[in-house]
Amino acid sequence: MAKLKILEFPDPRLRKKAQPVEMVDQALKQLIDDMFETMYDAPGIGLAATQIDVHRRLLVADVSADKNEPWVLINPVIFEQDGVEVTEEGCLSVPGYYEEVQRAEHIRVRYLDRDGIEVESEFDGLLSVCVQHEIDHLDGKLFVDYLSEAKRQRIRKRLEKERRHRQPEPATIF
Ligand code: GNR
Ligand code: NI
Repeated sequence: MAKLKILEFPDPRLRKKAQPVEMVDQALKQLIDDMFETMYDAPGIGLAATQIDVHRRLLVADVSADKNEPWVLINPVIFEQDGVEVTEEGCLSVPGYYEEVQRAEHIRVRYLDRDGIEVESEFDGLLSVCVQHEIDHLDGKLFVDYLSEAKRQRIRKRLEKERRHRQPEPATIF
């Protein structure tokens, strides 16, 4: 098992569009395990492969209180949605910021499960919001994209400033 580094806004790698997973093999299962370890450790309720710099259409989630309801969605496609729901969202790639985002209330999703079996599931509540948030990541989209340009720039500037203090650039030799 390994804990992976999570990319942070405004890292341009978070803007890459993930490509479909072609094979559900042992290497992918290892990656899934590492993503769960990373997500639970963070802690977060979801994690998209994009956030760990793997540009494949894969996400994990667990919104349960006891952290014992793991979901794995490979190549997810939302094929039905209805209703409207506003939730205060956060993101491990935008640490410390929480803003209201409007999304579909119910979604139906077709995807491959951990065993590579094609299944359909219906999601609502927080899990629906989380799955939509993660699929956005796979398309290079972040929750801050739903905010005003001014708000997004303010968050970006504050995160950049904070990061400069956290990990100063290595001093230039010569
Ligand atoms: O941990 C997370 N919490 C959360 C809360 C409201 C809406 C979405 C989320 S997902 C987030 C983890 C994350 O960044 N996943 O990409
Ligand atoms: Ni996120």
